[in-house]
Amino acid sequence: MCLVVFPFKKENPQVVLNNVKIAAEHPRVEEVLCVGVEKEETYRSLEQNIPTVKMETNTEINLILQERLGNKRPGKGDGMNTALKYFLEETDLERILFFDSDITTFAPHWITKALEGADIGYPVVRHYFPRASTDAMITWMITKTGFALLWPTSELPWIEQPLGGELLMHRSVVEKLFKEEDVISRSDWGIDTMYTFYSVMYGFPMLEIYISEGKLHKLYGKLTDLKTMLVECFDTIQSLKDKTFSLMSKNSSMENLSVCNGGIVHRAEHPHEVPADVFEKIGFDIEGSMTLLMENWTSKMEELLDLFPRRVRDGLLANKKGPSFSFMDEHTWRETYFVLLEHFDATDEDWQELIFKLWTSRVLCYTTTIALRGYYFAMRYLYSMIDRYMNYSARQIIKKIKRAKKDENNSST
Ligand SMILES: Nc1nc2c(ncn2[C@@H]2O[C@H](COP(=O)(O)OP(=O)(O)O)[C@@H](O)[C@H]2O)c(=O)[nH]1
Ligand SMILES: [Mg+2]
Repeated sequence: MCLVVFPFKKENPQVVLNNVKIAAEHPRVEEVLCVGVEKEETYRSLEQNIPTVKMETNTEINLILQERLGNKRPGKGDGMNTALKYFLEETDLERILFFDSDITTFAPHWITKALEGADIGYPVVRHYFPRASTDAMITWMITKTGFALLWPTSELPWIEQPLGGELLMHRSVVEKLFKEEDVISRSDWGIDTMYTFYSVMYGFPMLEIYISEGKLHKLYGKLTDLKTMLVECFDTIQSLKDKTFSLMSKNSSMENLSVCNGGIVHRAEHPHEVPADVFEKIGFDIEGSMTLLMENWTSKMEELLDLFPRRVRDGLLANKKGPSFSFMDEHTWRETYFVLLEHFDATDEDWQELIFKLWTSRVLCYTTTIALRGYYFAMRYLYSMIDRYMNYSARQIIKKIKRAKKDENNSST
């Protein structure tokens, strides 16, 4: 039996309640837990309506407020970690499932399918969904790119949607994660990255299940809405950058490659259908985003740009006169990413605006040169872009190992 959790902030209470009801009606769900931020409108509405759903479904449903467990911005991370704590301390259930509360396409088989994955032995089951080619730009350009560049021989870059909030974890996984300081302190949007990273780090087998009808939920307009998320997701990757869990750096023997490099058992269900609207949807407001590149420049940002290759600095600064983003191709973004890993300061407002502009230029460059050519072309491109990043970084690592070995041999003779 399992616990189903819905973290929520300010959402349409009808949508949340409907999802709670779907979960509570599920025969394999023992308890539903809603974790809110404060006693605002959504919370009050749930408080009022939950007793009826409880009676109708005869299932335990609890509503709690998140605790302050972490030390970053109090956000979704505190919400999810509060649920982990509740799961460990207040229940003896075997599995916990998380679902975003703003989903309007949620259905019972999302739960069934995940539980069936767990039944056949996967301690981590993640849902993944068809996405428009211009959606998920933090996932592709920040998280998957970072995973590929930093841990190219691990399983991380192969995970379809590492930021997805829909997942199942076995109690043994939660016990590990809840002891991890990086996880508990991550109270903000970085939490999904941490769960993904540490579940791979600990070597838990993972199944990804494909939900073909897709995840319809509250949408963003301008890219600015994503700024906080972008900053926190990048900050999380940056905070992990020195973790040596690539086998190559820990243990340079090629034979062990699949044992200690995070090369876990990881299976992803084949993505069958793609719904029609996914082909047609534009993920964000293109014109509005171009304007964003031109606004909010400070002299400190201009100085910071000196840290980057010249073509990045000149290309981005050109926005003070008119839109400029075609310079930010795949290769340039890789170089930019490495500079960011070294120098970015998530607590500094100028850095926040700068990374946002750099990423926006990457997204616009990709949208106007690649996504423009159609869904299948764009998806093929995104996957192969990650392959190229992995290959590049893996080669760099191998070179380093070979050089180190050579030096070792030289010094011993
Ligand atoms: N408990 C809690 N839930 C949050 C917080 N921020 C967001 N959520 C919920 O987390 C889920 C994902 O957030 P959402 O804004 O939809 O992000 P997106 O789907 O990635 O665009 C939704 O159910 C939100 O209501 C928070 O600070 N605390
Ligand atoms: Mg959402």
